[in-house]
Amino acid sequence: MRARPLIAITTSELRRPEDFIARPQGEPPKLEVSLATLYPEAIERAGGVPVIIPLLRPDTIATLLDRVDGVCLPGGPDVQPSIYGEEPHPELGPTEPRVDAVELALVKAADRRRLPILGICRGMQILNVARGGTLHQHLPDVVGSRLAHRQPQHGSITTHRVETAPHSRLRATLGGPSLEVNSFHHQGVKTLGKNLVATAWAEDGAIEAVEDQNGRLVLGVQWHAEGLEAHGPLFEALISAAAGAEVADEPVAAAASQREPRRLASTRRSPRTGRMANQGRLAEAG
Ligand SMILES: [Mn+2]
Repeated sequence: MRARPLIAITTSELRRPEDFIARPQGEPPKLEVSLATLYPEAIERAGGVPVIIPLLRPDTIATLLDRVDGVCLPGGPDVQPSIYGEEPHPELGPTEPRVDAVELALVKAADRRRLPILGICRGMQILNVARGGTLHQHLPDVVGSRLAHRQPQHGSITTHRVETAPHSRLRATLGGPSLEVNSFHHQGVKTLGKNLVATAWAEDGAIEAVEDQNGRLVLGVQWHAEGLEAHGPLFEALISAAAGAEVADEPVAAAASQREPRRLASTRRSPRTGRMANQGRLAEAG
């Protein structure tokens, strides 16, 4: 049991020299790894020690993961569609092959070690792809544009609602059958990766959260939880799991029912991408 677990967090974005405005007294522009300060702040606030990791070779990633207790995957650019066997969509945004390679290796190494994982936005998507799942490259093609998944408002402001699955870790962690979230994505989960189940959906059917069905804390949320004070418990759950506070093989349903005994609110059924085919052990609870 570790009092202050170490949480590896990747730098999902790269800044190129041409992205910078050179200042007379400043450093000359160069390629840099980048991470919003909100992520390490959220990890630290939840009791963890963030370990910010740059672009590393796979063998270095493996060595690193032998010494950390959990993994956080932040937001960032689109995942290269070739990884899941698709041609680029015309609306595909910038991609970063080097970042993709690091994060795919990181997820696989974390899975081998059964480390807890929290994925945010792109982090949820790369988690899904690393497990063999696929993405919608441009969500408006699939769910329309009535609901804006790329909000113009600041990240501290919530703009749409998601329904959460009963007995999910997500609902046990944040409570209630629905959550107000922010939204800064144009891609989304299409088919679920191995052992992942969807546990939150937007009104338009877009998958907004995934988690591992075998009980280990592997949780991805499509919104930017690091920017929402009310979602701090997601980071606390990561830290708690990383500290070894939970039984590794405890099933999701058992864990959820212990922590959240209250009755399930009835939820309106809506078309939910992939839910019936993939919901696994949560299927009876919808
Ligand atoms: Mn959204």
